[in-house]
Amino acid sequence: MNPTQRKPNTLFIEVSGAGLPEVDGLFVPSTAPPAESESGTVSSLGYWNGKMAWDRADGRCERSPALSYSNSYTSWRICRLDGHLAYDTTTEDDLPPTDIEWHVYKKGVAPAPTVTIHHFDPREPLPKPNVVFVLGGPGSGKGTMCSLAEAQLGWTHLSTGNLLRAEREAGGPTAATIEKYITAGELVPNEITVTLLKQAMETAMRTTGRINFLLDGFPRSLDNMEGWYEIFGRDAELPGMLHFECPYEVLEKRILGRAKYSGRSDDNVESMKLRFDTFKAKTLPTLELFQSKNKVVEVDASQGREDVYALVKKSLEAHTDPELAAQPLTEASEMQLGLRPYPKRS
Ligand code: UP5
Ligand code: MG
Repeated sequence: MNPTQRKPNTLFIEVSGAGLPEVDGLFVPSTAPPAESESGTVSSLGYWNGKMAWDRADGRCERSPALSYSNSYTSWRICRLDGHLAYDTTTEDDLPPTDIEWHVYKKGVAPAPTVTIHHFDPREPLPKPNVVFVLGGPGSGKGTMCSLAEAQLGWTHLSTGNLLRAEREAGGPTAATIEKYITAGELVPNEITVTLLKQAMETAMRTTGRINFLLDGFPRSLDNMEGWYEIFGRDAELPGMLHFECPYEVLEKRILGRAKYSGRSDDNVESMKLRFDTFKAKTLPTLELFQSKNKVVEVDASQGREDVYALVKKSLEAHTDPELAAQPLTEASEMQLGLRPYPKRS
């Protein structure tokens, strides 16, 4: 690849757990000038031997870059402050590995460190996420369309329902409360839901660097909206909303169709009715609030999947990477759209 076509290195690396100020610390994209290495590879700014490279954020290391790849040894290497080798690991990975134990160059000096990759400078607050709320009755297709937008358009799909179910499965202190509310088709207390949402958004931003979010099934009540304000502030601009509109008979048919394989404790006639009642009583007032502020894009979700997806894609267009938007559908997306059969389960 022509080095001038490379994307700038914007990743930050944290080395921790070695217990040595000599090596533990934050590493920022290298500013070492382009140079020809011993193996003859010419590097561009932020790169060394063809792979991204980093300097110590405190600038104290005698060597730049201080965390880089060696072609001669086919290994990633972390320097000490005096410029000598502290840790290495033999691999051809494009980034320093985060899931292996690094080799300690001088045994007995310190334990192997943990390497963490940050997509945003961890010394700065996270950037503001770009959020679209997705509301609609049970079975209106929120999950299906958001997961398509994630796979095809690079948006991050967070379903508060899925987050709550995962938390229930993890069996923590709130698991029993969550199960009680979900089976009754009622809304789980605000602080549980909003805390999970905040954590999931932060983790997603730090680990993927993506800031476009589709929040599936949130805010389901004015109370949820209060929780949102508490976390994101009252002054922040109100996110836009997609509303999936669909008649009850269609919703019921879809949920009962899905009940055969979903394993969800609320996919049955009784819970379905209670979920719909909750939607009308609690979620509609939230929707009306957003409608009164001209924040809602109405989507006729009773149409076929392809038509619904086309509307969703169009409404997200302004914030979608055009390269991703132009990509052909993956096989999994074609299955979700009903254009290709799911493989038979044995
Ligand atoms: N399908 C989808 N689109 C279709 C189309 N256009 N044509 C034909 N079929 C279509 O879709 C449902 C089914 O329909 C699927 O089989 C799909 O293939 C097909 P899906 O995409 O799953 O619909 P979705 O709207 O996501 O339905 P879901 O049942 O997930 O909606 P709910 O809003 O009821 O469920 P959720 O998981 O969001 O919440 C569950 C419970 O968690 C709530 O009842 C509540 O107790 C609790 N909760 C909270 O307390 N607070 C929260 O903030 C969130 C959840
Ligand atoms: Mg869903």
